[in-house]
This record gives sequence, structure tokens and C-alpha cells, in this order.
Amino acid sequence: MRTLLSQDFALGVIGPGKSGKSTLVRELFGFDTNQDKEKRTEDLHSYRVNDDFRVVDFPHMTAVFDSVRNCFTCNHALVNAVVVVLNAEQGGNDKDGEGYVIAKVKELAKKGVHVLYCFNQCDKLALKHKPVRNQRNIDKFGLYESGKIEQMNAVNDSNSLEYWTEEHVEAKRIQWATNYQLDLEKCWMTFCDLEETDHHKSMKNYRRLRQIKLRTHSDIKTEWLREVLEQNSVSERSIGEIVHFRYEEE
Ligand SMILES: Nc1nc2c(ncn2[C@@H]2O[C@H](COP(=O)(O)OP(=O)(O)O)[C@@H](O)[C@H]2O)c(=O)[nH]1
Ligand SMILES: [Mg+2]
Repeated sequence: MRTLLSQDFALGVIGPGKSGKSTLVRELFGFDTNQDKEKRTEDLHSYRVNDDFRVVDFPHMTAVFDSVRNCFTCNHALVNAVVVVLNAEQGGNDKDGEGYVIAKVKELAKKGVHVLYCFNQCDKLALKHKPVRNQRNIDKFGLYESGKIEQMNAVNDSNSLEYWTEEHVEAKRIQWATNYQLDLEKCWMTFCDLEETDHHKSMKNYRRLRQIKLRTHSDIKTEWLREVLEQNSVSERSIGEIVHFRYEEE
């Protein structure tokens, strides 16, 4: 705990389980974050990048608030900036108690903590293949009555696009930001990993996702983090070091 209270700049990565926090920390700086291990890490991990900066991978959403609460009682801020990694597949619906956490993050923001909300794993939605159904088997009016608009649209428009376009990305971003009443500027649609394992196909998917303006870890570093560090008077030399940092195992 003591090391977490030092005076340097700390970036916290928080969010519900399996949203991609550890993957993001690994992709940003190359740290071996043991993402996707069966055993869920209970501790927060602090990774040092340079004298001015470190990144903290939080195990679970609620843990950060216990820590932050402890730290506020002794008048210290645990982190200076936060990336909230949310799972895009939730679509801004509060299933995992995300709403509670977002309310807490908003309090942190009022205390001067910089916040970026990432609706992550957008690749899974953007590249989704809609199952081609036999329309005659589907009770359109039933779907309509039960409010399953998405399914109904898929039925009505049998030629509907399989892949998201740039317009889909923007529409979803606005919709989810609105659901959680977030500042649209602070909401990004991201992906930091791909399901496709074949190298050639995965590069093709990567390009497709970038074309529709989905953001990734490199943008978080070179755009958002850079600006935040500049605002906090971190030297240009140090910012360069942080942005280009890559952890190398000894
Ligand atoms: N397709 C896809 N998978 C992701 C993405 N981010 C993380 N994952 C996968 O989701 C799983 C959980 O990720 P992890 O980083 O351990 O989540 P954490 O519990 O929030 O730390 C891993 O298998 C990752 O490879 C993403 O943007 N897209
Ligand atoms: Mg993790």
C-alpha cells in the first residue's frame, strides 16, 4: 500500500471482471499481466514505467473503491487518472452493477481524477455474423410485442449488414454514453485483442475495425494519456519515455 501513495503519476485501470483490463495493461506497456488465468487475481498490481509514472491493474471493480476509500481517509489519492474498461457486449445496460461504479467514478472525476470510459471488446460486436434464419419460422408480431426490436429488425431486413459501419460505431457510442449519462467526449469504442487466431485474417479484421474508427490501446496512449500527462506538467522527455515504453523481461 505504501508504494501506492507515492507522489508520482498513477494510472488506474478498472472495470468489471473479464472486460479486458489486464489485456489493456499488457498491450499498453508490455507487462506480463497474467490475463485470462483461471485463478482470478485478488490483489492490485502496480507496474512501474519510469520515475514519474506507473499503471495499476485492479483485480475487480469494487476493489478499487475500497482502496480509494481508504486512501481518501488519509487524504491521498490512489490514482490520478482512471481508464474504466467496460464490456461492450453489455451495451451500457447495468447488469454487473456497472452503474454503481460509474457513479463512484464520477465522484472521483469531481475530485480532479481524469477519466476515460472504454466500451471494450467492440470487435466482437462489430465483426459479428448474424445467423441467417428461416423467416417463416419467426413470429414477427410476437417479437414486436415482446419488444425485441433488434431481432425484429434482423428479420425485417434480411440483407442487413453483418459488420458494423462507422455510423454504427458512432450511434452505439452515443446510445451507451446516454444510458450511463456520460460525457460523450470521454467515451471511446475500443478493442485490444481479437478472437481470430489466423494471422492473415486477424490483420484483415484489424484493418476493418480501424476503418470504422474503433479505437485501440495505442490511441489511449498517444492521445488520451499524453494529453493527461501534459496537463499534469509531466516533462515532454518523460512523456516520450512513457508513451514509447515497452517492458522487456530480463
Ligand atoms: N475479442 C476481444 N477479446 C478481448 C479483448 N480484451 C480482452 N479480451 C479477452 O478477454 C479475456 C479477459 O481479458 P482480461 O484482460 O483478463 O480481463 P480482466 O478480467 O478485465 O483483466 C481474455 O481472454 C482476453 O484475451 C478485446 O478487445 N477483444
Ligand atoms: Mg485482470
